[in-house]
Amino acid sequence: MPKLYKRDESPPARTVMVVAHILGLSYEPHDLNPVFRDQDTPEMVKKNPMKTIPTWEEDDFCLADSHAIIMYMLEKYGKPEHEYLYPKDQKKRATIHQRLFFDCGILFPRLRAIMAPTYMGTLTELSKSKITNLESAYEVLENYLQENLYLADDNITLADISIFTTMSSLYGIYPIDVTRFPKLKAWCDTMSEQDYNKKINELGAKEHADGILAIMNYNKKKQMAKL
Ligand SMILES: N[C@@H](CCC(=O)N[C@@H](CS)C(=O)NCC(=O)O)C(=O)O
Repeated sequence: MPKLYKRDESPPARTVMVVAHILGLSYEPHDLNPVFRDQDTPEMVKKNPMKTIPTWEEDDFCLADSHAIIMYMLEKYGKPEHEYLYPKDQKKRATIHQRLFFDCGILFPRLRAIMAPTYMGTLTELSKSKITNLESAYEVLENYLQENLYLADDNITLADISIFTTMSSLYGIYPIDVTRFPKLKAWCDTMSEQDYNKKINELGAKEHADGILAIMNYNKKKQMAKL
C-alpha cells in the first residue's frame, strides 16, 4: 500500500489527502511534525531531499510536492468519472497547471512566510507588507473567478482543491473582506460545503490557523514581558 508522510495541519498534505479520498485511494498515513523537523532524518531526506511534507511513497518510488503528487495520482488512478478534476483538454489542463503553480510559487509561500517566523518565535502580528502580499494574492484569485465559476473551469478541478487547502488556513489568519473580494468569499463558502472538506480538510485547517494565531499572541506577550 502507498505511504503518505503528512500532518493534518499542513495545507499541501491536506490537498493530497482530499484527492486520495475523492479517488478512493487507500494509503498508510505517517505523521511527521515539521516544527520538530521530523522530516530531517537521513531516511526521510533520502525519500525527499526538500525536507517537506507531504511525501508520497509507492514501493521504491517517492514523490514530493503536493502539486506533483496530485497530478500523478489523477494520471495513474483517475477513472473516467474523475476526468472533470483534471480534464485532458490541453487548454483546460494548462490553466489548471498555471493555477497550481500560483499556489506553489505565490500563495502557499505567502502563508509560509507567516508560519516560519511565528514558529521561530519572532512574529507577533501580521506586518503591513505581509498583509499587502496576502491582499494582492486574494485579488489574483478574485480575478480568476471573474473568468470561470471555479478557479480554472466551470466546475471544481485540482486547482480548486489545492488552492482551497491553502486558503482555508489563510482566511483563518487574515479573513477575506467580502466587499473587496466577493467572488473569492463565495467560492470559499462553496468549497467549505463539499463533503471532502468537512471530512478531511476543515479540522486541520482550523487547528492550523488557530495554532498560528495563538503562537503569535504568545510571541507578543513574551516580547512585551522583556520590555
Ligand atoms: N510546495 C510544497 C510545499 C510543502 C511544504 O513546504 N510543507 C511544509 C509543511 S506545511 C513543510 O514541510 N515545511 C518544512 C520546511 O519548509 O522545511 C508542496 O506543495 O508540497
